[in-house]
Amino acid sequence: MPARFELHGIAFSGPTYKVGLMLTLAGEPFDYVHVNMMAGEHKQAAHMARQRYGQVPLLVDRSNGRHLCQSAAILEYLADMTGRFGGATLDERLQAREWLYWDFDRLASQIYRARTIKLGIRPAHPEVYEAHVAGGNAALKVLDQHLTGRSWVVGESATIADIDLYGVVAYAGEAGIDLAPYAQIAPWMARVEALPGFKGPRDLLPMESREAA
Ligand SMILES: N[C@@H](CCC(=O)N[C@@H](CS)C(=O)NCC(=O)O)C(=O)O
Repeated sequence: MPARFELHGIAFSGPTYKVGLMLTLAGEPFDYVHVNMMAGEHKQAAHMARQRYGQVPLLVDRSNGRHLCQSAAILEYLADMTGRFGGATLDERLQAREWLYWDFDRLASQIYRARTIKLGIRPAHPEVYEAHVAGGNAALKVLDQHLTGRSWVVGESATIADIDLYGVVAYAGEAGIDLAPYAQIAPWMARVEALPGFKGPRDLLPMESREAA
């Protein structure tokens, strides 16, 4: 039987990794479809018919034909569908959602952009890069302070907030941002990495399409 979920993305994409990480931690096998962004596949009609923003990731739920965009919205959907990582209470769910919004406002926007500049994917002036690094550090400080005395971002167990934020912080090194000043972040990352089914970005997303095992 084909896998329920089909994830479209590209291996270097942090938002695609977040969705893949959620699927693997939830124990959901998924078919992976490599989108050749270098060839502009993400802007072609076939992709845009299902991903209105012309981006990756795109998640297809074959059980009901839904096409889902925006990694944070996809994480919420998967939490609903799988009953995993959604938070133990309504308050936890709402707090997790706050962190998802905060992430793309303050953390991902800085770390992902610093990374694309550092890797030469999107060249920019050094002062633009430094501004993203400064913004990323400011956000990491907020996260680090929040994690003081806590194991998880929300509640007493891992939620989509941890998965979402991990899927950004994991790229800090490639962005040229040192995590050493943030005492709480390394132990929190180790807790995420110890979750059953965890895979890092390089192990999770191949450079070519792959059917679920
Ligand atoms: N907020 C979106 C961001 C997705 C995003 O920026 N994807 C990049 C690849 S990492 C992309 O598709 N870029 C091409 C474009 O925006 O045209 C999400 O979380 O899904």
